[in-house]
Amino acid sequence: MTDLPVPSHCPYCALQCGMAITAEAVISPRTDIPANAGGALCQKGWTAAELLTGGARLTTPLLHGRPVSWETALDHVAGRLSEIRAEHGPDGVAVFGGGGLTNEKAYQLGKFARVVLGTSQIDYNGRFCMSSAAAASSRAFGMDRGMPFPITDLAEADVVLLAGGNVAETMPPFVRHLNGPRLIVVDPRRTATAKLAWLHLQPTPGTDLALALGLLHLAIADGLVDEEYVAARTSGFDAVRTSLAAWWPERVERITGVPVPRMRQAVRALASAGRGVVLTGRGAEQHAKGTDTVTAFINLALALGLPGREGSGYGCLTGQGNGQGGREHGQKADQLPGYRRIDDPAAREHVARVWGVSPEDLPGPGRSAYELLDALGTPEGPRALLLFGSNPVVSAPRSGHVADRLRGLDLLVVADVVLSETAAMADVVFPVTQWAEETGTMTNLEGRVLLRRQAVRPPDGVRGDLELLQGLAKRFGHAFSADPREVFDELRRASAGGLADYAGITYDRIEREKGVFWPCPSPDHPGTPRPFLDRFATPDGRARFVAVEHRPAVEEIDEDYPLYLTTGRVLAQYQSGAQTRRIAALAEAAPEPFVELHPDLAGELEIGAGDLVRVSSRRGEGRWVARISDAIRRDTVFMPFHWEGVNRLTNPALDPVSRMPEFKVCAVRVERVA
Ligand SMILES: Nc1nc2c(c(=O)[nH]1)N[C@H]1C(S)=C(S)[C@@H](COP(=O)(O)OP(=O)(O)OC[C@H]3O[C@@H](n4cnc5c(=O)[nH]c(N)nc54)[C@H](O)[C@@H]3O)O[C@H]1N2
Ligand SMILES: Nc1nc2c(c(=O)[nH]1)N[C@H]1C(S)=C(S)[C@@H](COP(=O)(O)OP(=O)(O)OC[C@H]3O[C@@H](n4cnc5c(=O)[nH]c(N)nc54)[C@H](O)[C@@H]3O)O[C@H]1N2
Ligand code: SF4
Ligand SMILES: [Mo]
Repeated sequence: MTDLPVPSHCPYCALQCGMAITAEAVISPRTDIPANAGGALCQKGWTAAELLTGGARLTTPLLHGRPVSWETALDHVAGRLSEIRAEHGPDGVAVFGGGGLTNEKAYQLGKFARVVLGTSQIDYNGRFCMSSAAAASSRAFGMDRGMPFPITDLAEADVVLLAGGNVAETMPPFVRHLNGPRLIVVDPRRTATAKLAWLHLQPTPGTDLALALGLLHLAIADGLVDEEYVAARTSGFDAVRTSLAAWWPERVERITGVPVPRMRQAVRALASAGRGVVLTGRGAEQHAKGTDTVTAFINLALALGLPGREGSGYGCLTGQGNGQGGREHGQKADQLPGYRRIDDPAAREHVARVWGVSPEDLPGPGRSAYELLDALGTPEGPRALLLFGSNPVVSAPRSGHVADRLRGLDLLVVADVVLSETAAMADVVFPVTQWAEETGTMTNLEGRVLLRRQAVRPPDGVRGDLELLQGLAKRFGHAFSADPREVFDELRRASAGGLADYAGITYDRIEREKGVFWPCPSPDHPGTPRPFLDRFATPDGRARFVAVEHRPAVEEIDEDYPLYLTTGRVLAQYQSGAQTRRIAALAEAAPEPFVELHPDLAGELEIGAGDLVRVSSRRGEGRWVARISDAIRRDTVFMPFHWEGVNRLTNPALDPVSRMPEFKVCAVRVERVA
């Protein structure tokens, strides 16, 4: 290891801010990476090294809570897996991955499940993240590359509409790209991001679909549709035009609470923009109708002629560090590497050849994330789970039930860097290396493939996820590489010819070019920053309009549960908090969960700031501290989900296409605890 800072990227979100790290784990921002140009990092990035050097790390495998050697732990797991497979068949064993894992790990995990275990039962936490946007983009454009343009295009835009994203807290350096355009924010809360906006639309949670229909209705009524673009580059608009007749603005105002003049202001601004961008975040997407909601926003963008034009477009804000790459290379239930479908015979044949197996031996599609967790330990479901890079006891919907299902397993194996809430329940825990201690690629929210090089020596006793998979594979008679570069080279071959084609990307190129955009089919191909400029990835090259209809939240408010609960993030905590709650400065900045409520509502319920309140839903309840703020609608309360307990309340109702749970709206009751 050298003493010079090694160029790398942040361990956390999909912005993948460039940072350099010394062997002593000192972090400095890089200025040569566009996502955080100027060298910005958020507080999480600045403090990330504490988990490399601090005492919170796991440093030995645990078997039923007792320290054991790696060999003992691997032997035990391999033995139990063999028994469970013998008794229940290959689908008796399940695998759960994460969007924070490198491309190499995500790829290897998918291969391990299909080739070594022969199980169809693999999915990952990205299902809880951007799966609705991914499904809608695939449906409309034939391809899902979250933001199909470089992030630097945003600064050149005239207008950006951001539906359900709070980037000022979730990706602070992102805000620098929004200084140029007029910003329109759609959020039930006046967030730090909404405060920066030129226009803030504040709908009832779960009504974005109606809002997007209303905006398009207005665009049509006011003659703002780009008819030339629609004729030349899209299909299906007539059916959408007809379906929109019923979504007149006053009706939409009644459903959403957004005044008609504001809707008109928004749509006029977007239509008159020379360059306009529509973005969606989790606020619009994490609903049982998330796919249709994103589709409605894409329809709006298409009608205004934005996607596939330089400087304009639609994009989703991918969330996790490798949320984009993690959804491309096969840890998803219905997928093979290269964003191939596992039920496509040609895809099976290609990938089977790379893996040296026969296509008939590859399993078919398995259960989606929540359905998989919900089936664990049941007579029809898997009896063992191998979990990498997720903490579902905190982050899954209806988490109390998910914890019960995990307890019903015959074998729970967790690989993690710390003893997360889920790891604490495991039969076997493997302590693994993390970002700065290992090498691997990440694909950021722009679709730019980046390289993190090892900078720091890992603590004694930990091994990489790739080594762990190698050790298990070996016990089943398979030779797996634990060298990230070798695994990446195999991934390149497996992805070749697929939608997410990485064949031409190498570690050296990534370093030289500061990242390479996929698709990049050959070494002499420059990569593809804007894939839709000439044609969309559909068979006829046209983007598809899809007619969609609004419907209410799965659980509407009533007398017993009279308030909407929505959930999301605060700046200083990341996801399930497993990492960030263990970092002193972050724990101090955001020490505990809370319930945010409007002063009028607080007055009515006789709740004061700092009071302990009970929040209950049909699935669970808990006690939290009240925060009072006029930035939220009076019919809605907000809770960050970074602590165990909040998700005991949320509704696991799933989107029919993406299988995304309804994290962003359920009905609750709030009472002061005497
Ligand atoms: N600090 C921090 N940053 C993160 C993360 C983190 O955990 N912490 N996680 C990363 C990941 S994985 C992700 S996915 C991204 C998420 O990034 P965002 O999508 O920005 O994050 P959220 O806070 O989940 O949701 C955004 C907003 O949606 C609003 N919202 C709630 N319900 C609705 C609704 O029905 N409609 C609309 N329009 N808005 C609604 C919330 O009030 C919230 O302000 O952040 C990434 N960055
Ligand atoms: N109510 C509500 N719930 C939500 C959301 C919401 O908005 N509201 N958002 C959802 C979203 S968008 C997401 S993405 C999920 C995220 O929720 P989780 O899936 O729980 O994600 P993390 O907390 O990032 O979990 C990552 C775990 O992996 C560990 N880890 C880190 N790096 C590595 C590695 O390299 N290898 C291994 N083996 N482990 C590693 C970390 O220590 C941590 O324990 O939460 C979802 N849950
Ligand atoms: S914005 Fe995201 S990538 Fe950048 S420093 Fe913060 S957590 Fe890391
Ligand atoms: Mo996410």
